Amino acid sequence: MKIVDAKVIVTCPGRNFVTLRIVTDAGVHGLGDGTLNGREKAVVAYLEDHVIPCLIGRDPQRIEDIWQYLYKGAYWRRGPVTMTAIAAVDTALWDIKAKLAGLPLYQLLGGKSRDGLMAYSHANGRDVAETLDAVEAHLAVGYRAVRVQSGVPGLDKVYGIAPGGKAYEPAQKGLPQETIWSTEKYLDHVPRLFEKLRARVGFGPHLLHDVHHRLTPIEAARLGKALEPCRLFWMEDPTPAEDQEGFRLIRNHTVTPIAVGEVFNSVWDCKHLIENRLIDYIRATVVHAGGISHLRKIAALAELHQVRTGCHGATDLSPVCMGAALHFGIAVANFGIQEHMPHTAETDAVFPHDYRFENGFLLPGETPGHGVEIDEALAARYPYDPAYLPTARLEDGTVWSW
Ligand code: CS2
Ligand code: MG
Repeated sequence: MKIVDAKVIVTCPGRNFVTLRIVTDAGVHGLGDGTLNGREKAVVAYLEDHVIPCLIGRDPQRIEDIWQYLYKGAYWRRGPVTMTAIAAVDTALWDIKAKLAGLPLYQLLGGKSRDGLMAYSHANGRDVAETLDAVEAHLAVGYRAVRVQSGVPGLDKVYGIAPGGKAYEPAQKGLPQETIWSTEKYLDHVPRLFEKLRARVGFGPHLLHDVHHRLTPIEAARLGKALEPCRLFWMEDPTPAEDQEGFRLIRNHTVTPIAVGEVFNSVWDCKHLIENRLIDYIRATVVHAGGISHLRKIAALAELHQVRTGCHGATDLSPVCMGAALHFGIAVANFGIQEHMPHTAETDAVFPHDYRFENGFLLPGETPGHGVEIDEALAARYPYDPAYLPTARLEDGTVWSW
C-alpha cells in the first residue's frame, strides 16, 4: 500500500484550523490536525515544503517508522512546529489504519478502559457574580467539572474572559493585542472567588483553575496554599513550565493538585516533572505532542508515576484533534479528565464528527477511524484570516507571560 497524495487544508470558520489529508492507493484517506494557534502558517509550510514530499510512495501502515523518520530525519528535533506537523501525519495514519481495519480507533489502542471521559468545561465571567452564574449554568447541563476564570478587579483584559460574556476565543484578528497584568490584584482576587464559589455550589462539583503561566513559583505556592480549603481538582500552569525545578518549590508548600503540559510537545518536556512527581496531571495532547503514537509514550511514563492525563481541548484544537483524543482517552489506563470547549456550529459543520457530549462525559463514536471528517467545499468558503494570541506586560511595562 502507498501514500499517493497529501494536502494541507487551511480554513477559518470563526478561527483558523490546519488539517492534513493523506490519501492512499487503497482509496482510504486519513485526517490529522496541524493547528498551532497564532503560528498556523509555520506548520503549513513545514508540512508542504518539508514533510509531504517525503511521504509520497511510503507505506501508510508503517506509522512508527514514518514517525521516527520525520523525528530523527529532520535533524532539528522537537519544538511546537515540528511536533505539530509530525502529529498531523501520525493522526492521519492512525485514522487510515483504523479505517482499513473497519474499527473505531480506540479498538486499535487496547479497547475501552472506561465507559466515557469525564469532561470539564470553561465557566468565565467578568466579575464574581457573572462567574458564579456561569458555573451554575455549566453544572445545569451536566458537567461534573468546571474550569473557572474571572475578570480581575482593576485589570482591563485578562486571559480567559471574553468581552460581553461571549464565548472566549483567545486569538484576535490582526497583530497581537497587549494586555496589562498585576499579580497582586490577581492573588487578592482568586481565593475570594473560589471561597464564594464553594459557598454557592458546595464541594460536589470539581472546580479547576488555569493560572496560565503567570506566577513565579513562590507566588504559585502562595495561591495553591490559599486555595486548599476550596479543594480544587487542579491548578493549571501555575508557573512557566520551562522552570521545572520551580514546581518542587510549589510542591513543598501546597497539596493543591497541579496540571501542566498543553505547551509541551515531547516526552522529554514532561520527563522531569513526571519522574519527580512534581505534577498530578499531564496536559499534552494529540495535536501538539507528536500525535497518538507519542502521546501514548507520554501517558505510559506518566502511568508509572501515578500521573494522570488531562488533555488540552481548547477551541483552537480542531475537532480532528478532539476526535483522536477521545479515542486515546477512552483506552488509556491513567485517564484523568478531558477539556471540552465546544466548537462553534460553523466549525462543527466544516468538521462533521461522531463524538458526543452526554451528561458530563465525552464519548467517541463507533465509526471506523477517529470519526471526524472535513467538508472541503465548505472549508474553502472560510479563507485563512491572520490572528494572534495576546501578549502581556506588568503595570511597569515589563513583558510578562500572558
Ligand atoms: C488554555 C488554552 O484551555 C486552556 O487551558 O490554556 O485555551 C490556551 O490559552 C489556548 O489553547 C492558546 O491558544
Ligand atoms: Mg491552559
